[in-house]
Amino acid sequence: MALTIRSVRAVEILDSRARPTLSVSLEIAGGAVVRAGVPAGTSTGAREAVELRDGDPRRYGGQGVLRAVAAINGEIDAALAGRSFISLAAFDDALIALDGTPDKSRLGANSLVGVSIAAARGFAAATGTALWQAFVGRLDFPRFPVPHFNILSGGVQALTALDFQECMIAPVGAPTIAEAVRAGAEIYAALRSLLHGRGLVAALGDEGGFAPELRQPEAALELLVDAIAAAGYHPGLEGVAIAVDAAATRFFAAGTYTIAGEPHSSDDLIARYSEMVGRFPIRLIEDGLADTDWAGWERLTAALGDRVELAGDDLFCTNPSTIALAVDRGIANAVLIKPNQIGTVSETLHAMRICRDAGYRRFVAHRSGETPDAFIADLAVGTGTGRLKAGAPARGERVAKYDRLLQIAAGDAGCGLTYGLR
Ligand code: 2PG
Ligand code: MG
Repeated sequence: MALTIRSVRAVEILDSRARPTLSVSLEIAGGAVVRAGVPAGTSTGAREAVELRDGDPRRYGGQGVLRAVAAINGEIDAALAGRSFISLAAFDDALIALDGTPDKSRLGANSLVGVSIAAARGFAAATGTALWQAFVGRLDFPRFPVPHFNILSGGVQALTALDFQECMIAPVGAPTIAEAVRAGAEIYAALRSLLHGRGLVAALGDEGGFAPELRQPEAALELLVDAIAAAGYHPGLEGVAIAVDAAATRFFAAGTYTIAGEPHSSDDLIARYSEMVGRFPIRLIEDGLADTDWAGWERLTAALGDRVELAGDDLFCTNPSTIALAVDRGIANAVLIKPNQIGTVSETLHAMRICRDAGYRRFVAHRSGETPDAFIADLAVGTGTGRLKAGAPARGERVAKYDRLLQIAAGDAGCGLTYGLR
């Protein structure tokens, strides 16, 4: 069914980090209005599509998005209003052509992704289906993903000395999505009590995970195992497993990884991961090495690729060409999927297809800067990725994604879907 656009509008709003972002609304034929809130990263990858920010130091430290608002209300609206599109792919192609740059820098990836997500909602609304159903048939059979809750934060998302960015729990063995969300929330509460009991100050990171003063990653993982057990769950690959986003690009310089002040070569770090995998129920390591250390990634994949999921985030930036290059070299076996890293929903689906065809797992993810927009929950369910991370089971912008999964499960069409990894 074709989608006819009446108008495209944007306003500058705040994201969850108190930084400006975009709220986009599309009025479609019939008068319905569909919206999107645009996410943004803090630890962004070098190959990400480029956001349009004002760079005016007098407003929000240069982070304002009034130029992006002007691009949407002006050029993008003028190009799209009154036109009909037969598919989201045709719509996104028009956006990409209008921008005309390989990295979306002219109109901004933030502008494009907001308009594209709103259009995805527009197509679903025009056909009278739920958003997740609009993705059915495009990739794998739909299912509820295992939520990966970031309950202990470090790196650039926290102000502590812990170098690893995210320590996550994944209730792999939960029977349903509702039970998985419950496990996440109960373990989060258990970790809070545990930190309090041990006298560890628990500030929060940007994604709602606790940010205690720790230095060694193993100390963080021990806390996770203790919290899982304290909440009455089984820490294990079949119960509640652990996942880590090391975000290693951030502690890599001049060929050396520095963790808690200690220098590591790629091989030292690979050996440390092997030891961690033997000691803790780790099912996934994200950005275990830096985005420029492809030789290290080859050895990491050879060493651990048959035991854990090795996911690339900064490494791939949801970019189909970069993923294809890595597949050729046998690097990693899973890919973070973030629509704003590439700039449109259609290109995101394309990246996912390349992963599927190569046998790489897909891990749909939020950004550290979020709004209550829960698009990624629908995307993960409809494309059947089996994996989603959206931060802690706390703070409105994070909980919105998990709550959306619960709402889908409670809906007529959603209650027949199964839960779990694929
Ligand atoms: C990541 C993300 C989200 P950011 O590294 O995976 O958790 O962080 O959005 O800051 O890039
Ligand atoms: Mg990451």
